[in-house]
Amino acid sequence: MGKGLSRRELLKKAGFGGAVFLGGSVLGHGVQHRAGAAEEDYTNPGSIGHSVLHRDGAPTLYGHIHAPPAGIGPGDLDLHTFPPPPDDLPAGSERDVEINVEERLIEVGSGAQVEAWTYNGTVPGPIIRAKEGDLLRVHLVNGTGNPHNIHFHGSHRPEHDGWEPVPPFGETIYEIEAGPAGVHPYHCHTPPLSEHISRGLHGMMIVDPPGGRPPATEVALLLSGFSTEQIGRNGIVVWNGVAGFYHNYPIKVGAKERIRVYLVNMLEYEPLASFHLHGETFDVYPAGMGDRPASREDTVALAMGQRAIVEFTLPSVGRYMFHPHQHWLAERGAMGWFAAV
Ligand SMILES: [Cu+2]
Repeated sequence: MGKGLSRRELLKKAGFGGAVFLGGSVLGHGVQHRAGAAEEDYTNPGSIGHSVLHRDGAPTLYGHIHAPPAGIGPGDLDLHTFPPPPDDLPAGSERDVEINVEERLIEVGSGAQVEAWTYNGTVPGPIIRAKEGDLLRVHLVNGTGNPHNIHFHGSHRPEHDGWEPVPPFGETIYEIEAGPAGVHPYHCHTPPLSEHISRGLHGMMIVDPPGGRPPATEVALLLSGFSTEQIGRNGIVVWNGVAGFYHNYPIKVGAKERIRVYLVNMLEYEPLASFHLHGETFDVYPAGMGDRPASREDTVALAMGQRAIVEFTLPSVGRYMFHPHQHWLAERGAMGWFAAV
């Protein structure tokens, strides 16, 4: 990842395809809109599950306090929504990872700007992907006037655990053996941790088993929040850094195709969060580990730092809502949709 690129440049640079967002003004399942005929457009921002209308005839916006910033549009979160696919390097390869800690003023919701601390300019930081047994050589450059560092979850030698502060404008190299296969968070571990994490210093690492995973459409969803009201309280709660994004721009996936979602909870100041899917159940692999699911659910609870891979197939074309089942979190920006097409 380049140094000094804006969020938008970083997102554009990646150029991952997969999401197509359509406009229009229709309701959820093709019910006639009072203003005219509805089309079978299940990716439409602003549409709702069925034709509930306000007294003035406008469709209700489904429970979220925060909309995405006006300057962010369809496709702008692709870099965070769709993980980079596994590459062809054999397990045991050495991988160089460049991480720069940068201070950025970022807009995380409509009219909500945050003085963020970032890894490589974005919140969350880049998705790191490796195979079990790879050696990650993580070069951390602290380009700020505050101490920071980077700590990975999973297995590694204790001397590279990342809890020691890297001083202002200092740098260091961590050598992390990628593993075990699963999905693991990384985050700053400099006190006070709650502030360093909630101001943006967190991200996701995907570790593939040596033989890879079965084919699926892969999606990454990292839950976090920003203390926009007062320290210690999440005024805004986000999937992948932007409030209301997946509410306005549903994640487009194929009906009847296997979907694999990498979930990570990095939400400070909340004892518990969760991922709840409407309309279908999913297999749960806690921490993304193991080759058989631990359970079948439609809601998986995630304490801070916990994560899971969930896999499901959406049986028919339509819109499937997802959100934390702690609804005060969903309403602060964490409501979203999958659009199966
Ligand atoms: Cu920090």
